[in-house]
Amino acid sequence: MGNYYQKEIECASREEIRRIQNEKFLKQFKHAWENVPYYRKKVEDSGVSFDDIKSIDDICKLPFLSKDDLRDAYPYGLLGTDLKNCVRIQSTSGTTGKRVVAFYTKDDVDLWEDCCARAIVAAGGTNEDVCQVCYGYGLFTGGPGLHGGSHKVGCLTLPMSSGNTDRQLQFMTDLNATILCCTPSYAAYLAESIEERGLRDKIKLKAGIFGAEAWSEEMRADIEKRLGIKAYDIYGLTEISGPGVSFGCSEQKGMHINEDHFYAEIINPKTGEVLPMGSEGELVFTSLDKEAFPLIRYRTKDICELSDEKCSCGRSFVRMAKPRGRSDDMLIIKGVNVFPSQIETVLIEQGYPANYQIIVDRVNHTDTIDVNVEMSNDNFSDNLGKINEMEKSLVSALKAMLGIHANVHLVAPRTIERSEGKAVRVIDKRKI
Ligand code: DLL
Repeated sequence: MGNYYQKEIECASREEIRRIQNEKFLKQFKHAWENVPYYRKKVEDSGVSFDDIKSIDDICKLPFLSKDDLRDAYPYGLLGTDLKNCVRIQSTSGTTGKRVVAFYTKDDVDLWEDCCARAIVAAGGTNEDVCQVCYGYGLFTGGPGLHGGSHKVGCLTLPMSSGNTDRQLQFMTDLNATILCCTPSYAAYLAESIEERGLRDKIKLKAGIFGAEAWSEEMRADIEKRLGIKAYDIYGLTEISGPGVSFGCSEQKGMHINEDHFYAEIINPKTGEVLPMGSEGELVFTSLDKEAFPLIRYRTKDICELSDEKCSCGRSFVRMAKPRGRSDDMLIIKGVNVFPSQIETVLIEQGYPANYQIIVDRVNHTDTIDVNVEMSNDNFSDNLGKINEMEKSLVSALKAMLGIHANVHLVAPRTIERSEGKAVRVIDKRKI
């Protein structure tokens, strides 16, 4: 139990962080080279030999790994240690085909939980807090990761898992939960349910740790207002360990990457070229001290940018901006790139809740986009003329943001299905 704010590392100079990363990277590369035949072959096939890699500056010579490699090598092909040393698997479903399975030794679990503990401490968590974990438990990393982090910090941990909103609210009020961990879409749903049941005065929450899906700054402000909390972002992916690869601090200007465990690069997703600090591109991670599942230059498909400017919170760990979405979530409509998070930004700015559904189709060889948007209790109207006007105003705001026309259909409050985990916002009929 303790304070997982490791000042000497989290606030170390950039030179010191680079030194730690260099030392760990060379060990991690050697470990993968010697123990993961699949990886060694991949490197050799790319024409690189072991001796070509003398420091972390040489990392750009190495090939990328992607979800395809995890699928090819499924289930044990990327294991870096004997199976008998592994104590856990976690998994995430890909969009197609086989699931992705990641393995952990005891030390890997420990490292991962430390990362989550740092996130909880950065959100103000101490052993006086009651931490309600409503991410799913089981194969998904959200529940187990935040649960482990909460234990380490010494919070009273409520292992709720996802769903059963009445029970969530009962424990939240009876046990005075102070920290809420769940997806932002579920946090919005809980906020709505709290309002409906008139429970706002009984809620003692002070902070939320929300992640696992893309969410906009506007949605953050909306959840903060409705729950009366400060909302912190947390990012991660199963392949690299789970939540806690990076975490938000009190400044809310991006998420600090736990750089003593993960090395980040931004690349041009088309060419693979490494881009300078501050450029937008695809995030690539290298694990620095994992035993069971070392991954070097793993392409996340998440689009964002990095900043190495010192943060006013004192941490010097590089920050990643909120991912705009995954490159495979990006819709190409009439040749224009559209991220669902851009649509969300417009809706919330215009006073609508983040309950929407995007339907993309192709009619007579032309792409179409329809957005079903729920009205809030406050702006609900059943007057057709008024609805028409509201729809028109959204169409022009969306046109200004996206540069293309989207059809908008306003629907009554509570008609779009709520999600207890990651929200499914897009139905792309072109793929069906
Ligand atoms: O979603 C791990 C996680 C659990 C993170 C709980 C945060 C909280 P996966 O199921 O493997 O793991 O999905 C990973 O989710 O590549 C991103 O596309 C997306 N993602 C995760 N966190 C964020 C975030 C977990 N804060 C994929 N903002 C990643 C935007 C996020 N996208």
